[in-house]
Amino acid sequence: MRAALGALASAGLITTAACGDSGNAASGAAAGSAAAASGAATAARDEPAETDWRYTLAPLPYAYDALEPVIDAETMQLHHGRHHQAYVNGLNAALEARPDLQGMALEEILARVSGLPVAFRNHGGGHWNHDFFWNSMTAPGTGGEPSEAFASAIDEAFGSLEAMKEAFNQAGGGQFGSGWAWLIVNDAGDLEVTATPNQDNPLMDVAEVQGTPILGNDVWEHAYYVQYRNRGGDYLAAWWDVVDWSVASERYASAVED
Ligand code: MN3
Repeated sequence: MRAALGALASAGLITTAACGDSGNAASGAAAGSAAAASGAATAARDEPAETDWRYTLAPLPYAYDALEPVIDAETMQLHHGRHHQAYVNGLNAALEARPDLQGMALEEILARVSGLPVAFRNHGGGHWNHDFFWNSMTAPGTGGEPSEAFASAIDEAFGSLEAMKEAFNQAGGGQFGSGWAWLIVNDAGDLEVTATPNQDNPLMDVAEVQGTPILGNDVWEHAYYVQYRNRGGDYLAAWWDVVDWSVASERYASAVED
């Protein structure tokens, strides 16, 4: 019986889940070893692996309206569902043409992006940046505060948290055209504020200032124009209310650990 199910699965006629054994690890393993015994099973098992390298758009870690009133639900829907999805699609299309890069960590691709087709810079950067961005935010007033170690590093580098925010907002506001503002740990292990054009980021070998991102804010008009219109400075100032300081503190801790 098991062998028969395994053979069917290996022939691609049924999926493992369709065997009805998904809740039973022991019988699942039995079906698996039966499938492994047949030569056809290898091809069947390789089939899903062939597309494993494809990126997918993860759902937001909160509701579309969770960041209101700082960022409105319509902006979040468009930004996540349309803009971010387009970067995911673009990255997958670029990878389609480069089997040698399929399955490689995105950070590794970004670190060598100067030698790759520009689609990796634009769409690979776009996907990484937006994942990072969504995970940097939480509902207004729930972001806590920087850890002790992170707070004292901020004080050391900028004088105060307020001064860091000011430098960050200036970097964002001073970015001509579309881009990102960043707080990074640079190669010397110090906190530094920088900005990048388009979908570049400090992980890329093309970045003027390289380092490990701790926080990043999207200063493309699509990030704020529905709600803030041309008042990008208001958006930059309000954004701090949705920053998740516990996430940023964890990123800081692991960046200085390396
Ligand atoms: Mn964006």
